[in-house]
Amino acid sequence: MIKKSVQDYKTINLQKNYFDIIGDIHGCYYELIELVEKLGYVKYKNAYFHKDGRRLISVGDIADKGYKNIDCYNFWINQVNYGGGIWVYGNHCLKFYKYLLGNKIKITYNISKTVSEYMNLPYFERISFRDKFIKCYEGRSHYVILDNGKLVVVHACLKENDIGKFNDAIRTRCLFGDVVRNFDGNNSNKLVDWALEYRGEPFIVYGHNAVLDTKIVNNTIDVDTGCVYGGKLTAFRYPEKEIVQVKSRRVYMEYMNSDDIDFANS
Ligand SMILES: [Mn+2]
Repeated sequence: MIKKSVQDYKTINLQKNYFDIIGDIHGCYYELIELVEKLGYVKYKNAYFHKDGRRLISVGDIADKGYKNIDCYNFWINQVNYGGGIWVYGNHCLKFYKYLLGNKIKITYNISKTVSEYMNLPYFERISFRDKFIKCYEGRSHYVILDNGKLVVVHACLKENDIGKFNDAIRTRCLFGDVVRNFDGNNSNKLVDWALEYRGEPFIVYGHNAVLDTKIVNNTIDVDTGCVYGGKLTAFRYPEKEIVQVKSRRVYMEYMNSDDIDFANS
């Protein structure tokens, strides 16, 4: 069982509301650093800072699938602890959290690279990383409401009526999207494109579902552009609504969904 130490959602009101919201990273550390520097952030001690007081936000799914998973987690733990960064839960982050708590999880191919990187850390470093991760994770939340309700960041999905609320169904949507069972007989679940039906006023930035390129749909934008599949790592600048991207350095994992998108040639 997961302890009830995780947060539902947070409302964060800051004086300056300038954000760079980064899509699913999945262990693409080099692309992450390249993107952060391209956005104008400079490293000072443990974290990255922007001269205009901008803040970095992760939509979650920081690790798994790529090859520098622990580095990516360390980046965000430091960014949250020292650099005013914000991180919302992704389904992959949750699985690793459960693993670190000692819960029985299925070590699938996706998470196996993160687990082996973790197990290969020197003993003291591993203990210290585990404690840092758990503490940081438990202080994060499933979604955040920013800029006096004008901006929402979530990993996978948040419907208009979910904003400012929380329950099990909303939790599932935040982490996994609007999933319906696929009755075509192929036993897989189907993701509903919830953004097409979104009519809310708050602008929602999310990831989880890899797309070839970003597009604003009804006050929402999906910023997961499949970096780990050879696509791009995307940042959405708020309030400018500009896109900044870096190209993936290689195909770290083959994209195997049925829609067969060619990320490497995007
Ligand atoms: Mn995800």
